[in-house]
Amino acid sequence: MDQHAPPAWLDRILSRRRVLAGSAAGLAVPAIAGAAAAPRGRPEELATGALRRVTLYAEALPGGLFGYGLAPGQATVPGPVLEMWEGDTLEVTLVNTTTQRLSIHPHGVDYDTASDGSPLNASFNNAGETRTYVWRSREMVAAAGRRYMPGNAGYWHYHDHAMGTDHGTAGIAKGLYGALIVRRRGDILPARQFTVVFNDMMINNLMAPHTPMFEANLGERVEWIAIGHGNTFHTFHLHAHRWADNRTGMLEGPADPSAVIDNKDLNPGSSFGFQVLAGDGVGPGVWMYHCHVQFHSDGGMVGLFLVRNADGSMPPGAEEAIHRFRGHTHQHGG
Ligand SMILES: [Cu+2]
Repeated sequence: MDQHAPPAWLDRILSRRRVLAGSAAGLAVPAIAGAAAAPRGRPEELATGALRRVTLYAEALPGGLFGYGLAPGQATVPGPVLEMWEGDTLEVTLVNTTTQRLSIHPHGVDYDTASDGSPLNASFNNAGETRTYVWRSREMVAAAGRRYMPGNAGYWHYHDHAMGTDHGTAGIAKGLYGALIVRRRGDILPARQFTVVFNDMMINNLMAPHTPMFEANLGERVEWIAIGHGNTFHTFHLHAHRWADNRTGMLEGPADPSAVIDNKDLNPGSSFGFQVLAGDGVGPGVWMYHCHVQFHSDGGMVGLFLVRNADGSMPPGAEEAIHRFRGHTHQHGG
């Protein structure tokens, strides 16, 4: 068995649906087309927080993997991007279609112990069980001393916390993870989103040359969500693009003191996100993203970011570069 060969469900990643947490007041959340289309159905930016609901299905996938999906038979690794506006509440009903105990545990939002997703708090789905988890968020508020209490806005993530061990070690290892974005009102929305999970020596549980190739047209606003899992440290590097090391990746003015970087630690449990304009200042082409720990990149922790011409056509040299990548063995001297 080659668990790193492209599985059949990988195709679905390219048309991956994500949850943009649709309608307020408990209507079903519409799933929308993912990477290849501009976002539709994103939650309305309401003045006050809204209650939204989404149903996720945890499923077994070929190769011993597991995934979360927005409909039966639609699970992917990573799971769908879940989004909420700061101040919103998201009710996540998780349907466990597997024969194993599992859960969903979020980072960055507020929740009661009953929604912790941990066996410690008896908060998980037994095999075949359905359970609803409630994730809340709030906006920043002024506090004494001209200080502010933070809200929940950020690039976060969710993952299993119950399969295999009380920490969900088996679930995380086998693909039960995804991105969670809490946006602040007024944030700029991207045209495309890419979730990159460094999980042990793999990216999205794949190794080069089977890692995802993300695509955008020159100048499109793309959002990267980077998540770390597993048992080793990583550094995320993106070629030819850079971002501000703050909440959004964009400078908020000429005096914004945020460092501008193109490489950032991505250790287990951590996450960050940023937006860039594809190919801005450098042009179209095939650019690498990879772990910058050398034996990790040599070992296959690398993927491609294809920036097409603005009209969607392939830039010169791109096909050749992709061919080179796919023939690359990623062994020492290879
Ligand atoms: Cu690494």
